[in-house]
Amino acid sequence: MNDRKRFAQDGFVLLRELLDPAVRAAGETALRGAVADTSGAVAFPFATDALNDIALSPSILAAIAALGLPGLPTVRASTAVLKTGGAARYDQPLHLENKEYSLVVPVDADDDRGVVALIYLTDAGTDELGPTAVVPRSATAHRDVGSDPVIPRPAPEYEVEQRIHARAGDVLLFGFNTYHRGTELAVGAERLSMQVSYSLRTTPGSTVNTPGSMSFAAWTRLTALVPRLSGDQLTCLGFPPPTDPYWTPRTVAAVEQRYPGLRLPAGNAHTSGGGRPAGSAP
Ligand SMILES: O=C(O)CCC(=O)C(=O)O
Repeated sequence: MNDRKRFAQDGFVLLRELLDPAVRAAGETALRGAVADTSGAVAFPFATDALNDIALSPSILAAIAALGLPGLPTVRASTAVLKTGGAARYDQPLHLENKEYSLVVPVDADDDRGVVALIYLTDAGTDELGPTAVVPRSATAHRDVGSDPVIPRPAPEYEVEQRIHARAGDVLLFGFNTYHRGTELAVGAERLSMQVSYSLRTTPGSTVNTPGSMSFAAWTRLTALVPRLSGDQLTCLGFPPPTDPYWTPRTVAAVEQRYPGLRLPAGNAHTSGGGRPAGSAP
């Protein structure tokens, strides 16, 4: 069964070795530095580009595109976390991630407007390393995803959950209507990972991608990040895609002014407004 069919059937798919080894290693080093090698977490936009590059990774975006879901992947939230067994409690109840996407609730289980990437920077290949547990969609078909964001124990779903024994560089993609949870680590065991929530926006216009509580430091990081990104990555951040009528000579110039150093590629793929597209090949 291919990844697309598996995702449609189960609500999740594990992609082996999706991250380039050098990119993964740079991410691990950056996360260790960010949390001073102790258990803790940092959030997007990250202070180090090695982590931003993973949240906006072309290979992850391509893998999401290959699932054939409607909409453009757009980063909503991302954290990078170093877990150390014994430092905190990591055993979670089964839950959905959709609170990261919306103030309201999904319409039903077929409401496919969000995909989560669990990116393993180090191995989670044994139960001691706190693998993610996921429940195939067929086992939760009776659940109302709107009113049951968490499944308290005990429940039959815990008997059929699958522990995903991932290796460093693997990426687990699951839908925002797929029940999953973090599991406990053995004392002293360590797992480094990232979780990225992508909404699948069906309206191409720019989104307010950043939470209202974003700090000045985070805005500064975002402003520094934008000029580094490719067209696809800008779209993933929430920019209108290259062919959107939003782009006119005036908006291109003003957006470049807003982000010092940004040079949106010239071109003429979008002609209706006489503008040049952002993010198209130069
Ligand atoms: O880290 C994991 O394996 C899953 C974590 C998770 O689902 C969460 O923190 O909401």
